[in-house]
Amino acid sequence: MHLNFENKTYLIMGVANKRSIAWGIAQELDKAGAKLIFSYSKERSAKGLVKLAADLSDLNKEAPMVKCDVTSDEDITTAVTELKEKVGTLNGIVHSVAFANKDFLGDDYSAVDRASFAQALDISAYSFTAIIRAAKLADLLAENASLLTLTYLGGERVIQNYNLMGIAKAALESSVRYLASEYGPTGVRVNAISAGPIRTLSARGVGNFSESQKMVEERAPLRRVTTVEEVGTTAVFLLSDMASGITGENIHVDSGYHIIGY
Ligand code: NAP
Ligand code: 1JT
Repeated sequence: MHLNFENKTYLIMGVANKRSIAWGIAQELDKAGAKLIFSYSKERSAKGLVKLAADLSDLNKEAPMVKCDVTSDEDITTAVTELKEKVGTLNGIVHSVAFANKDFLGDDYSAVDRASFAQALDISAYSFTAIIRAAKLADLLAENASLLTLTYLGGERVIQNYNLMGIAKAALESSVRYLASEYGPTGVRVNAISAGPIRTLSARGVGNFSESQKMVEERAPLRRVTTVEEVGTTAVFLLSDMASGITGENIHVDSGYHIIGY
């Protein structure tokens, strides 16, 4: 079996700019010959997306785009309806969406307030389940569709400052397993990639982010930080039929950092 993306279409959620992990995945999927459709939440991201897409292959230069602020049930319903009209079926979804009040990515985790907790879990964890359910109910998912989300080691271990996002990622990672179990009998696969720290818009201005990259350079088996290209190529694998036996999995693309215990 080979990587074959002919006539395969993937929804990419979460391109904010050229540094976004979702954009790295989109570029690799484009190279592999897949057809892409993007969703955005802010109009600013939409404008940037049109410019970014212009650099893709002829197949995706004018890739369709749908608005989907994942905090809105209405947006999710409208997006799924539009996707149905524009592409008919999806062979996969890349969910690369997260948000948390930065006041709670530092200091003591226990300082978190109810509203910030709910918001982080809503956008960063519940949204994956919500979009998948909506897509499935609308009969948008192809047989053997592959669904993918992005997570971070802070969901499994205590990583200084990741705090509230760590709790949200733990919920997301658990959702991956329950969704994989529920949808597996229909052939649909659900997986996560746990990426090492990458300097993106989200990472910018976050407490000790640079320190976390330095730790990776000093301690990870590969002694270097993870690149978006590396996340992109692993995503291509998981989204392809080459990964047909993998579901409910969390693959670490982090230079091996997660195996180190010292
Ligand atoms: P990014 O470029 O800032 O992407 C985050 C995306 O989330 C943005 O496109 C943003 O869109 C979207 N988003 C936020 N709120 C949303 C909402 N209500 N509805 C729809 N979209 C929303 O940062 P990134 O680092 O690539 O993050 C992508 C994923 O990778 C996240 O799940 C993150 O936790 C994960 N991850 C990142 C790292 C890292 O070190 N960078 C490591 C491991 C995992 P708008 O700007 O349009 O709102
Ligand atoms: C969000 C932010 C989600 C930053 C994120 C994120 N997922 C990964 N990062 C980068 C990161 C952040 C910290 C870290 C290591 C990596 C910002 C707010 C929106 C949601 O600590 C070691 C804190």
